Amino acid sequence: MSELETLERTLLADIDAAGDEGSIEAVRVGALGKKGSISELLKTLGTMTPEERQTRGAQINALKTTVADAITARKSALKDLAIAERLARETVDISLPVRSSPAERGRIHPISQIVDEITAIFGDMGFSIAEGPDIETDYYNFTALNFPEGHPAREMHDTFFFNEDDKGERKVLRTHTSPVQIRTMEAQDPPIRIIIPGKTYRQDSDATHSPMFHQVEGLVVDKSANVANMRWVLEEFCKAFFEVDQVTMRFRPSFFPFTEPSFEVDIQCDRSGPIVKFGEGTDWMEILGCGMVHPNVLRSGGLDPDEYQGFAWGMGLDRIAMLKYGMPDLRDFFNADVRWMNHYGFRPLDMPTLFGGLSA
Ligand code: 2U9
Repeated sequence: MSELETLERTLLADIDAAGDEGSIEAVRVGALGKKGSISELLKTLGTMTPEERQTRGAQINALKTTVADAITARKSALKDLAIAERLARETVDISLPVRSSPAERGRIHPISQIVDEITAIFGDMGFSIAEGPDIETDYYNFTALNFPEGHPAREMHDTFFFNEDDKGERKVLRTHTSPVQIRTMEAQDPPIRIIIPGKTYRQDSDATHSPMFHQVEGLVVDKSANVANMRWVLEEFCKAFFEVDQVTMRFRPSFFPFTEPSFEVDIQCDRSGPIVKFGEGTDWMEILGCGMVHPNVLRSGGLDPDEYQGFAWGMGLDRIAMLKYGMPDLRDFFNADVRWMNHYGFRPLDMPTLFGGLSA
């Protein structure tokens, strides 16, 4: 056997015996590296005669190709082997429950859900959302809304007052979101169609009252807004909100300083079972107050009551959330109890829309 054949056999045996990537690389360096056995043989070509070089050169190069090919094949086989071993070792238990992501585990508070639902309904009717500060001046919370100084209606609001500031002024925590309507009328020309969801504050606390609570109010001002338009808007809202095809509503005369005429609105329902059903039954439940904006209030907003008229309404969000979703105690809304949230909260990725369903 020639010297080259012996080398070829030895190298091919070494390649076959290499059990991992490290050992195959060692064989490669030993044969084809700078000082490898085949590289050393190639260096001897320079000292040969041209005839010798022709035959010997071809033989050494053939050996080089054979060995290089064998190394490549062995490397790829070792790689496949390693993957197969890993697959056999790392088994996945597909029966384990999938751990949900934080976005799926979190819950939307029922108040946020109700605000999203109401926004979707009025947004569809062409209303936009307006916002304003929680800390208000006496002017925006009362005077501009036609509560004269010393009027008993101011006391009925159980207002939280701040201490007097440098100018002798006592700011208040807004007792309703109505100041936002005044600010909007000051800032923008009619037609105005806005809803104002937000936090409001009154000194009151029991199972159905919290010192901080939520309201949504609405305002429409243009040249022809009237009671019939108001009635339509509120009926459409109630149908969409309570997710029923028809509702019967009762408008009872009432009094608010900022509207004239004013109404308290009841919705017909069935309270005989464990949950209240709307769109049927013989009971009534009060759900909101409304009226035509008082001329003095339009004037406070910088509008001429001979040119413009408007209607407005207000409702307590917490109460209608309790009504719609059946929570018995308002105070639980603000206790930050995760168990309560898991029970009454909503899935964050199910945004309420009119086409996809509000609370499905
Ligand atoms: C402007 C003009 C008119 C807002 C209105 C009511 C009737 C109302 C109560 C419902 C339950 C408050 O949370 S509650 O206690 N609200 O009955 N709110 S009309 O009228 C406005 C507001 C702003 C400039």
